[in-house]
Amino acid sequence: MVLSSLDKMIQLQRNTANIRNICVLAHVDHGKTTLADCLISSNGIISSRLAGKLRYMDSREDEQVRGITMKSSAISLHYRTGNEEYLINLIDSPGHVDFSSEVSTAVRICDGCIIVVDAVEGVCPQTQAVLRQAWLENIRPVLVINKLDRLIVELKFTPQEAYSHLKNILEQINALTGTLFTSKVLEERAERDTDCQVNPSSEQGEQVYDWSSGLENTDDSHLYFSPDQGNVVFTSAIDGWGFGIEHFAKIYSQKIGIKKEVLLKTLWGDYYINMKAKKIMKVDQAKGKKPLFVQLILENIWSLYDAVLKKDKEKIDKIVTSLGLKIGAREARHSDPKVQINAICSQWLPISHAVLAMVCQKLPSPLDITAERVERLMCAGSQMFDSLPPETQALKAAFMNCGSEDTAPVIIFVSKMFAVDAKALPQNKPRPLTQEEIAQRRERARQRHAEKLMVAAVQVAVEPTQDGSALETKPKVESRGGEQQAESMAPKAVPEGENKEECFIAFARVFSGVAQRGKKMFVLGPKYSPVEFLNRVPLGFSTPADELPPVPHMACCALENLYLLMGRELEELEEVPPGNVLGIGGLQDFVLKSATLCSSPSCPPFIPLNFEATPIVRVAVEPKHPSEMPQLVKGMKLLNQADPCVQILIQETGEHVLVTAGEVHLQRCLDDLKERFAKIQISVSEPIIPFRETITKPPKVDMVNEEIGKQQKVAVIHQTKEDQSKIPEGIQVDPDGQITISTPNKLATLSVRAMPLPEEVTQILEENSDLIRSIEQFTSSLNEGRNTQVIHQKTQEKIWEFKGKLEQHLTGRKWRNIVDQIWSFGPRKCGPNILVNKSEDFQNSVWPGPVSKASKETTKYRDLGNSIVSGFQLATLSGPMCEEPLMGVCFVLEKWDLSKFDDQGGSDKQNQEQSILGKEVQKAGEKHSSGAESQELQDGCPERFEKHTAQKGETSLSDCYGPLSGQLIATMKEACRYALHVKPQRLMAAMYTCDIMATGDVLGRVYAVLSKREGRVLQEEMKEGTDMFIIKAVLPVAESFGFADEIRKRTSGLASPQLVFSHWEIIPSDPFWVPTTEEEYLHFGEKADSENQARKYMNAVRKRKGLCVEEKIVEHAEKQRTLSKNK
Ligand SMILES: Nc1nc2c(ncn2[C@@H]2O[C@H](COP(=O)(O)OP(=O)(O)OP(=O)(O)O)[C@@H](O)[C@H]2O)c(=O)[nH]1
Ligand SMILES: [Mg+2]
Repeated sequence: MVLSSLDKMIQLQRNTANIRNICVLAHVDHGKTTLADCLISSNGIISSRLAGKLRYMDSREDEQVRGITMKSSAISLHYRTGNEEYLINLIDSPGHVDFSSEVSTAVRICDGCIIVVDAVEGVCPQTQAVLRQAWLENIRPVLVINKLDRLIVELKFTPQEAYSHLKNILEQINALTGTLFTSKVLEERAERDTDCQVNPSSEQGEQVYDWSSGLENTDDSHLYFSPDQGNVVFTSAIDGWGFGIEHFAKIYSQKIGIKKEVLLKTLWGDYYINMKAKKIMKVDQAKGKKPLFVQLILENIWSLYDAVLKKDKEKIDKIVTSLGLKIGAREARHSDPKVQINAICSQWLPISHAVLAMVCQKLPSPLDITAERVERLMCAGSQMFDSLPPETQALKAAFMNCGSEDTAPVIIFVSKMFAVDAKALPQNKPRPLTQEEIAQRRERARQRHAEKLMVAAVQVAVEPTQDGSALETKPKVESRGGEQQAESMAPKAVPEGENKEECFIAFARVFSGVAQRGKKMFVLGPKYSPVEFLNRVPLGFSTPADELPPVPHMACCALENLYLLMGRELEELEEVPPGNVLGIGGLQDFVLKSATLCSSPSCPPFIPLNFEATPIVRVAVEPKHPSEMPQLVKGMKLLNQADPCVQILIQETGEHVLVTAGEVHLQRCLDDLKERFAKIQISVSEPIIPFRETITKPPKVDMVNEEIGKQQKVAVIHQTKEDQSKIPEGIQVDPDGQITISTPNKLATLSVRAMPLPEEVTQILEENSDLIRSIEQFTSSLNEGRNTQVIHQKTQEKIWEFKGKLEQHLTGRKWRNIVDQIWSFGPRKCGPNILVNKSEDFQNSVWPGPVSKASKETTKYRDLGNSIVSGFQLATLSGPMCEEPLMGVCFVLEKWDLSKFDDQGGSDKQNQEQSILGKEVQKAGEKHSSGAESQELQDGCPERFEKHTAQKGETSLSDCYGPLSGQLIATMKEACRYALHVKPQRLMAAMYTCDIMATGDVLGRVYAVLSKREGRVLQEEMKEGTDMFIIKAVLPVAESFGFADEIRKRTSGLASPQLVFSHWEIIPSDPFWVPTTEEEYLHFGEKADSENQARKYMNAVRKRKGLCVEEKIVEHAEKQRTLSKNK
């Protein structure tokens, strides 16, 4: 056991080749923190007896109470093997889905990871998720199969059964790796192929598609987990033991006299040993031979457990002596067998050695960073490495060198900000004095004492007590007084007034250069572009200086404090060499959640972190006492900074809203807000559940499954139905749902129709929202005549591919040519709804292509067209049912009649000009146009504007409605809403996928809870070799609150679900449905709202938003009373 000093750590930090930055990843409760405890105890930071019980990395109180990790935190460990010394920067991460964003922050700053799998539960949903994250981040994994003791004690497997079970787990996880690998190879191959097509010089003859060739040629053996590759260890973290087969290969090669290399290849797998011949052969099942792994390894462990559990003292002693171990008397006598097992096994097969040796051998050092990873980190969005400026491309070498020389640029990535109590900072903490300091102080005290004695001797009057106290207290007081040389050690005064009780530390890694205290750095936001900097700032600037002209998304700051992260503790450092994980203080005003820091401005910001979970659970919060609002606002800001994934919003209604990843995350955020950041009492609203609005095809059968149209309509037709479909006068509705509506001044008329998009199309739109955004940006800049952006070839290809996919799914007469006529996507110009322009007067589409000729006519239509698009954007942002965004709707603008507007002649033309005046002025500012008109606009626009206004009041009555562009926006929005009204409207609910693992006996109860909450089981599978079932279900987010708790309670904690947002699903029931036929009337009664889930949801949202709700509270009161009496 080594308790390493800070000096040792500093020394180790300099040897980059022997640094390993690793994180521990797994499904929830598979034993990450327990494993971390074991590794930490090997450094003497915690006692080995407490390892597994303390869960040292879970430093928050709620983590300890709930027993789950909620944040990722780092600790630096020292490991020595042979002559080599290593520095392991270990990051423990949470396994609960709600905190998967914390996993993302961890993997970004690591080079490798330990994937932990519970030997009983095997591969679970989060195991898949974390493995995918590791792949996406390009970091190398090793595998720890943990909780082997459960196979012995709980499942009571024989060694042979355990071996088959372990083999099975390995197969599962390798199958997963295989899928990830194949998809990656295919993707790369596809990219290479497009490169070939782009490059005309490539050989024409090799254009034949062969999907398998890429796979066959690529060597993937090193990717898979296999004990003989040395990247798998078997452990029981709770009992403190673990082994890789190398350990046994070494022992048995000496014992049996078979070469270690041979044993390494055969200890895992179906091989057996012929002891007499000293030969290893393939297992012959018929003869009942056991594999080597069972015979030489598992059986020994099993017999040890057996002896201890049966308290067979004699056998225990025998084993202990044969292994040459020494067990303390206390442990040997202990009545708890677990203590004995731990004492024996942790000596025999120390887990920390097994795991850390594997980490050092198999995981890369910071020097081994691959070119592929560097390029990926540097290319955010749809950027390509080749298209970066040469100065930026040159930085790749710095990443790869990871050098510490003075010339190396300093590049640091901050993956999250975490809050610590200011009192816990090393500079604010009293710390033990070093020997030197004690000597200095003693010397000073002695001098003072001597002076005092002299004074006392002069004054004669001696006070005996003062002498003694002066010796102890005075020097301390003096030193705190702030003598020059003591400044760096004395605690810094915490500025008062500000909320300085919480300090933010950046969780970061140095990728290149040496991070020095006080060094000035550029802080680059995610939208920063080095190109812009290089354009604006003259060459020759290489170090951050305050006089630089302002560049968007960039700031300058100094590295105030540097820390070594030691779990719950921080140690102050003067500098941090490249390749290390570190904490940085003093960045809270510069970095919100994550950022790139660099000493060179040509560095691009790192690609944003890849978050798996979508924040979906929202609540509104307010202070209990309204006067405490400022504290709440401040607290929410701090919370936002301290959590990588929480979002805070202030809605138009003035509500302060928290958006979190799930219930557990929400609870943690609220606790933090109450206890740390705002320190006030707050009231929390019911969760705000998001919905989407859509339309569907008219149903073929009614609610009693009768074909529609065949039934007699009942005489009593419900009032509400009528009300809902009521369309005001002046709006024309065609039988096929086309709405024709005029602007208030009657000069323009629009005809709009709404159609439901096929499900696949909505999905494609959702998946490609980023691409859609760039298409829209590009097209609008093109239309406005600013052709500043150049679409990269690859992006262009992606756009055509996307368009092709849409065409593939939008077939049939109804959709003919529709894809070409797409004008916009909405809401926010990237949503899953489409606006199609079928108007013959003006053709415009969103697809990049040659700009249509800019005749005067088209310019007019184009400018007014912007209003139409805005109207569409507004309509899709909030639908008519409950003002929630729309999804999967296609609006077709069939006609667009401006003839009356044209007839109005001069004044209205001017009117129109005027409406776009603002825009033109803006444009003229941006681009100096040579036209005389724009000249005039620039020079005298205010006067002209006044003149027009005066004219307007006199000439035209229609002008009292305001500019036509504004009217068009409102009219288009109305038209879209009515077009929806005449179609069958539906609500869409957000759905979670839910994975539950449960034993057979509680399965019924799980199903009961699921069906009560409108859940739907998709799949049920039995886990091989266990009595566990894995249930995959979907569940509406609206019904999920308290679901996890209910499941846990109903199954006495045997099953716990993992909920992840998956998709939007149409709620089949019509929220406006009322009985119209006799059968329906008989079946559902007049009110018929008891079972209408959609209506319930809709009304709840409307109530929350303060919209009117048509709901009769008590109807037929006397009838209800009779009913209950009859019961
Ligand atoms: N039987 C057995 N139990 C273990 C072992 N390792 C951990 N556990 C138990 O498993 C539970 C979860 O352990 P943790 O270490 O907190 O798991 P974790 O992976 O850190 O969990 P999260 O951080 O919440 O994802 C605890 O009750 C541990 O005591 C093991 O080797 N054997
Ligand atoms: Mg944990």
